[in-house]
Amino acid sequence: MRLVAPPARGLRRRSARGPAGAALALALAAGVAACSSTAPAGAYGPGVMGGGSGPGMMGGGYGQGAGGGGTGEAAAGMVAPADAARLCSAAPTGATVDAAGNTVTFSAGPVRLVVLGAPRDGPDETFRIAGLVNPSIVVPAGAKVSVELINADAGMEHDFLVTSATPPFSAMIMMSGPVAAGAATDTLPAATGSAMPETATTFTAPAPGRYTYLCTVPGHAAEGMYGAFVTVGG
Ligand SMILES: [Cu+2]
Repeated sequence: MRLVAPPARGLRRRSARGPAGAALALALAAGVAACSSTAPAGAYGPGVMGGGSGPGMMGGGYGQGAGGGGTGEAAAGMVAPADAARLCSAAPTGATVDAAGNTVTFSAGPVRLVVLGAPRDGPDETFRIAGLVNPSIVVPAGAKVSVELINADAGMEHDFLVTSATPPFSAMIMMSGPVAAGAATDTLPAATGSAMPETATTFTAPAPGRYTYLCTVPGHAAEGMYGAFVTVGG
């Protein structure tokens, strides 16, 4: 994971995309059109992170390989846009989705989250979880938390980190590391073609408190790519 990157890249605006990028973005937007904040939740059953969840999940075959290299970008697999749309609009197993309160609450572990990075039908530089934009995530302290990140953005790399830092965020450099080992994903390259890069990580929810999940790509958290990560009990 890269915590410090050339500012110019992170600050690049969507309007800087060329015609090819715009066309690709439109194609991807069509694929994720069902993944809106008003989409019905709960249409997808258990086993989101497990086997049998459809093509492309954790399937490997992505050239850069998992684990991160010198580039700071890595994907464990690729996901078709239609699958990403279904996954990111579904209520996670065992979770209560409060759309009005923009909160996803897990009363018990394990916690399994599918996180979509910046789908085109949503606000720029936001996460989509359980059909909500940047929802607060509430989990039991000590719970095992699995996060699957899918980058739906054809124009930008994204990642996912849970940190003790709180807003507002600097546009330049994110200084805080993860709250627990594994509470950060590799940085995913932008979506290309008809597939979206995907990676996953697992960590133990930290002591009761209020934390933040965010994207560490410079400028993104400052533009709103973050949400509350709250641990309770324990
Ligand atoms: Cu980002």
